[in-house]
Amino acid sequence: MITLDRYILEGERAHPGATGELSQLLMRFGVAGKRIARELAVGGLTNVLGAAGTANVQGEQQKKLDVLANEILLETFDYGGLVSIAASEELEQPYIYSRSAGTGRYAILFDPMDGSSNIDVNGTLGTIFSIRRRLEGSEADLLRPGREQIAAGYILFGPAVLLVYTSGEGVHLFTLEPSIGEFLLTLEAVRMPRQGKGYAVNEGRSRGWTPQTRAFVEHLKEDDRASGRPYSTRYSGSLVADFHRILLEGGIYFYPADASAGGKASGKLRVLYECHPLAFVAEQA
Ligand code: AFP
Repeated sequence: MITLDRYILEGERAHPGATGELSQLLMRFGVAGKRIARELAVGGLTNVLGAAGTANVQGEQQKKLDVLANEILLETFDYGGLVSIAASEELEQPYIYSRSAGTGRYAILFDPMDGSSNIDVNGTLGTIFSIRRRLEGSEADLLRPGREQIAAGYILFGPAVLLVYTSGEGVHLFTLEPSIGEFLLTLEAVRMPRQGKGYAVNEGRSRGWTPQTRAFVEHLKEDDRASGRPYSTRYSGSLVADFHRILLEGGIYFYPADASAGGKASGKLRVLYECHPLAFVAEQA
């Protein structure tokens, strides 16, 4: 039985110069994941489902669990002096950890509750995270290129709670064993198949796509055994859930530019909280 902590600590030994701080940081995401999982499991009983009555900086209505998951994550890193600054999809401004602002070696970014439209229907949800070095100790550290990430991953809240991460040496998958409250190693060095059979996109918004994007989707639906078409649609409303399927089975996720009324002219996904971390995982797999 290899727990997340054991796996991370043993991995650290392969790097004699390591301070152990990145290990602690990754393990804390595990703790935050367990706390969020607990809130989701009893959400319908503890009156934390539904809208919070506030909007985030993207103008989206926040759910109570968006706010709660955000608070849990912020609090998780508020001790131990590891993190100097955090950015969250649910916060308008970066969060400065006053006690470790000048000393914490890391800057972190997260989407606390990805796929929040699934909250009230007991659908799959996720938390996405990205870890970077603190360089200047300012907001600029959060806006660096994705290739400077030192670790990234996600926690998936589905029938099982999974934690998937990379620190640049492959992608590793852990499953929460609820009776002992530990994430256990389930798949090491996950490889994403080169090709899949499914595509994930909100096709209800296709009228706002470019003709090229529409043509691409039509191409996926054509019959051509040699190239594995037609593809099946698999779209859950949670990028983490769709990405995870693709990690294991291959396939395509895309959120194209949408020029229709109420659509997102540059696509919906947020580069810092969603694209960078998942791109790092995809590249490593
Ligand atoms: P939230 O993080 O605000 O819940 O957004 C989820 C998301 O970015 C991604 O996880 C989904 O695939 C996508 O939005 C769903 O958007 P549509 O509802 O427009 O399809």
